[in-house]
Amino acid sequence: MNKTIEIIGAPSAFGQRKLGVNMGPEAMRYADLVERLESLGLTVDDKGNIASPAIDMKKYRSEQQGGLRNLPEVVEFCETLCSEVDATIADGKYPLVIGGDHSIAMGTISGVKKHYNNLGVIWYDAHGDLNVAESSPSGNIHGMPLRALIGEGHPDLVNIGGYKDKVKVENIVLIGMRDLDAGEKAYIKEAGIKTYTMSDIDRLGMAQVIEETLEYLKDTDGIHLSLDVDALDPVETPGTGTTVPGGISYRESHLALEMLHDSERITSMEIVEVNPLIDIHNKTANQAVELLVTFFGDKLL
Ligand code: EXY
Ligand code: MN
Ligand code: MN
Ligand code: MN
Repeated sequence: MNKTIEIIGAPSAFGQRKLGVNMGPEAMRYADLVERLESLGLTVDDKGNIASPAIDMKKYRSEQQGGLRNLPEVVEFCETLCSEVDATIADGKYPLVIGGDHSIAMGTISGVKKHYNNLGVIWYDAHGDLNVAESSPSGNIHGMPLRALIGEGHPDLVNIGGYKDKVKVENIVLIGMRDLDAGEKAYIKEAGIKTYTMSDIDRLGMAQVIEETLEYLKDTDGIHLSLDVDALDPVETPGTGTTVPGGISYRESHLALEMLHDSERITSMEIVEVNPLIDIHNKTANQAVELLVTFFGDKLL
């Protein structure tokens, strides 16, 4: 990595309703993220956290029946993040976005996409995050970002960054799927999105999944990795708000990130859904940092 890594903290808790995920960036900094990356000989520039709308606690804790929970706050947050990521890439730096809930991906990828013609996306997650308001069981926008990035859903989400249709369905690979809603399953089949469920990972092994993913995305001119820590198994990785049993092991994730580093194909990255208020002694944030230093070149031997 000959580029400066620019860390952008994206402390959003607006895409869901469990407070604490907005402390994800601090939890990862507290787990020595900057120092560990610098110990690899990398140049790291921590931009701090982007400005976030205030949390109106009464509203945040309310039931907010139906609809899109905290829509104005999510849109404002993602517009700011989009601008920051856009500027980072324009400055020739490598954007590492640390979240925050997964709704931030609409900001990150809207900023990244401005610099690519045919961007690939690896969505490493237990969930597809492919809902629209009508198909969402929760109204939580962190379950919708990938669909909005494809160009479908509420216009305020679809048009973040002032444009739409950022990611083509044929340039997406889902890895770690094990909790898809009925509407998401139907959409994935209809759109033909390349998907590796946990069963596929068990059958093929992570090495083959990553090899196939890189081959599948060979015609893209950049690949964004959107890593949701709830892709990992909650027994090993408990500090996240939407856990699903039977996840990817830490070791499989370590191998995946070593392989992605060695491919030199991943042009931007975000890690999301670390929630230190749910965690045990900052364990998940520490794992996140270990995975990040592995992604940026740390080797076992
Ligand atoms: N599919 C469920 C929903 O839309 O509410 C759960 C989404 C969880 C999203 C987390 C970020 O990955
Ligand atoms: Mn997610
Ligand atoms: Mn998830
Ligand atoms: Mn490692």
